[in-house]
Amino acid sequence: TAEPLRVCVTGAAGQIAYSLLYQLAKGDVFGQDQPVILILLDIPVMMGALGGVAMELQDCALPLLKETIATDDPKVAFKDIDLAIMVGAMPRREGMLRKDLLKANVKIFEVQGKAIDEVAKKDVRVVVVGNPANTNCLVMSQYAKTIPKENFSCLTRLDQNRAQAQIAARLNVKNTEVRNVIIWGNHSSTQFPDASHAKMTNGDSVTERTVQKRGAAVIAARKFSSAVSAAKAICDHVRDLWNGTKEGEWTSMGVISDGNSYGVPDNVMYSFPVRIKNRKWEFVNGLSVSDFARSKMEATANELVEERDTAFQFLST
Ligand code: NAX
Repeated sequence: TAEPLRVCVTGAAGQIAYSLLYQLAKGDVFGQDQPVILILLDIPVMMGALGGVAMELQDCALPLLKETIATDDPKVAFKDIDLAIMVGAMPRREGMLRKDLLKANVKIFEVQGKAIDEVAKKDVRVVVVGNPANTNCLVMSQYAKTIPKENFSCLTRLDQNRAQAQIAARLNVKNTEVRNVIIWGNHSSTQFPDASHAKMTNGDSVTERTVQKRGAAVIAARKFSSAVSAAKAICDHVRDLWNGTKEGEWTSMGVISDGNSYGVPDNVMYSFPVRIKNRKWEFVNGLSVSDFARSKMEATANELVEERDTAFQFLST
């Protein structure tokens, strides 16, 4: 049998991780022949709760879960890992300014970037979920100097899945009949959901507002933010990263920009359509962009540049 994959999930005592860990452990992502070791990282005050999560994983008696390690030390958590799923982040408290939230989070991702650089496998893949996801991902990649920036990506798959499901509902077709919806830019309200290249039976497009405001709608209804759908989207993202995208299909993820693609400035983690093979992504180039789309893609790029520049003011060099 295969060597176990070492997978670290941060924010492991939180609500997204509660759904995510089970799906990773039971073979939904890496397949039924791939054993896993799960390493759970959270902060010291959460160690009690995290112990409970570890107990529950054990109680599932899963054949593929070889070991569960719970820790509050990033250097223990990232030791020799193949994959890190960075869900943990400082949540926005009432009255907190965006700038203060950014400041708290970039510090966390600076520390974690340095730690992963020191102890993880050099070909580790890192998926950032905790918000502001794109900028946290950029900061982390910046501090993990010996790990290629291409190994980092951030989650916009939940937005893509939301768009896909809404188009399918409108057209009254199965979710799986809608393909190649794109999310451009930031995982924030400036993101641009783009159905103009989607494959579907008729040409109806999704209203962007419904996707951009969907997170807020879930909070209003459930009183908690998206968790099952977020965990499922993380699994979709990681599965595509590990197994590749299907022939003729692509997916959206936040990846490092090269300054040569779709007018997006260099050095931001921007959500693009990508094809994946052998755990490496490449841009889907050459898609037509309308004037309307262009202006939306620029607006979300501008926001990311501003977020990056604010973040870097808070960081040591
Ligand atoms: P929870 O508040 O339930 O869980 C977060 C967990 O992270 C907590 O257990 C907390 O103690 C832990 N944590 C905080 N700082 C940490 C650190 N330095 N190291 C390790 N763990 C740390 O939040 P949850 O609902 O699980 O959401 C987690 C994050 O995902 C949030 O930042 C949220 O905004 C973000 N999301 C991002 C999405 C995306 O598409 N990119 C969608 C879903 C979600 O909203």
